[in-house]
Amino acid sequence: MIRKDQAMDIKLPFLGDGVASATVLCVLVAVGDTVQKDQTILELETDKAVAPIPAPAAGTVTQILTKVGDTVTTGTWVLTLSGSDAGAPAATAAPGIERVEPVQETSKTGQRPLVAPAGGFGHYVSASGVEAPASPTVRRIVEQTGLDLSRVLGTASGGRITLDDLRQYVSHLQYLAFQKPAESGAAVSTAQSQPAAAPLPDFSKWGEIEIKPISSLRKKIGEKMVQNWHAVPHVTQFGEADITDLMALRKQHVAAYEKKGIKLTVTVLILKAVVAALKEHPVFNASFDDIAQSLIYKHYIHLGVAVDTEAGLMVPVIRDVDKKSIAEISEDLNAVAEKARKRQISLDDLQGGSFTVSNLGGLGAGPFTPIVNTPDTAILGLSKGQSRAVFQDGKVVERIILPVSVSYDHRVIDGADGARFMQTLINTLQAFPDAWVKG
Ligand code: CAO
Repeated sequence: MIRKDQAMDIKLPFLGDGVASATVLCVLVAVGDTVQKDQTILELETDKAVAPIPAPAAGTVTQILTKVGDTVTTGTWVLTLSGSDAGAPAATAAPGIERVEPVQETSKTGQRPLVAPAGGFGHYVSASGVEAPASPTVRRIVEQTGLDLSRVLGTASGGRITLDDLRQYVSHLQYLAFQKPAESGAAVSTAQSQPAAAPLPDFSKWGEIEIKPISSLRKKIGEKMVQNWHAVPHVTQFGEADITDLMALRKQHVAAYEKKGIKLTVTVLILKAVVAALKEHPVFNASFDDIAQSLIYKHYIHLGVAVDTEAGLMVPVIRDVDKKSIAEISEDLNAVAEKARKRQISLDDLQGGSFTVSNLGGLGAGPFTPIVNTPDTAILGLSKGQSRAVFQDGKVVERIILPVSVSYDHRVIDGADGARFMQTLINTLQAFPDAWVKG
């Protein structure tokens, strides 16, 4: 709560691992509004999720420093509340937002902490041709250090650049310089290595056209795909599993599960088999740290599952799948898929996956090459399992065949590892233990 005589500057906290920025989707308050603690004041669209931002305290909105469409980062000052409650100190913060200086991280050099970028950055554009207003002290520092004043956005009246604006600008540069590649480096190097997009021809010369802007979620998906595609040397290996017996097992148990309100889909059974393969081949559940040149093996299995939503692809995470029964995995999958489709998924639900599964089989898809979802080292693609005539023991028999594909980071996984992983997965699917379904 804020004391009556105090104002609270609301700044965004750490947005999450690998989430470098977010887009303001909705500003749900106006100047003069009274808000309650935990009331949603903003909605941010981050990497694949819409994250509601709650008010850390009750108060009256006196300033709003952001608008729909703004790109914000950890530390961005978004609004100011003045006190309407008495008592507790202003620094009391709710989860998700806090009144503190921008979040600090330790730099790789172990020297100074890195200060995440705060608000107020931009490019000063002079309409009159006159330089940005700034005090003599600011001008002297800029002259001595060779900084470009036109890149600093002044926050004082008339856009005047204060010493604090300059300090924040330098922190921002430092932060960008020392960020981990997952946060900015890969994106930067991708941007550098990518040729600028060529201007498109005027398609309307050849017929009627319609131009629709893409959503910020679509933009984020695109950025992440480009980053993944450029950062990882991909190999995709294809295989086929005979799931005839697995489908029979499913049929045998589907009604019993249904009675418990659980939909026993093939995806859930496959997730269980994936766990067995990951346990036997832990590099597929690891992350490669390119900077430290090391592999991070995780002693947990959190599976990201690609979910097709109206807004686009989302990858919510089911935690500790190795410790869960099929019924529990099914409940979790349904819960996160539904939340993703209703866009009620939290950032937390989208983070911390250690391996990803993308099942396009329910949509009738044939074999495809999934893109590794960094920082994972591998991803499994599932296509449609269907009946096929198979030559077996000198006879042609009808079997249900599931095409599977595994894409992996060839820097740390060799083709032979890929073949072994695929074989374990296929063997598990083909000799699926009854006990797993009964249990
Ligand atoms: N082969 C054959 N049948 C399959 C199958 C497969 N690979 N995968 C699912 N099915 C079946 C299911 O068993 C279910 O059968 P019934 O109707 O007989 O019960 C039916 O298809 C529909 O399944 P579902 O999609 O409702 O549920 P699910 O648990 O199998 O899948 C989920 C959940 C979230 C994976 C899925 O709904 C989805 O969103 N898939 C798309 C993923 C995607 O977009 N990937 C691309 C990422 S890259 O752009």
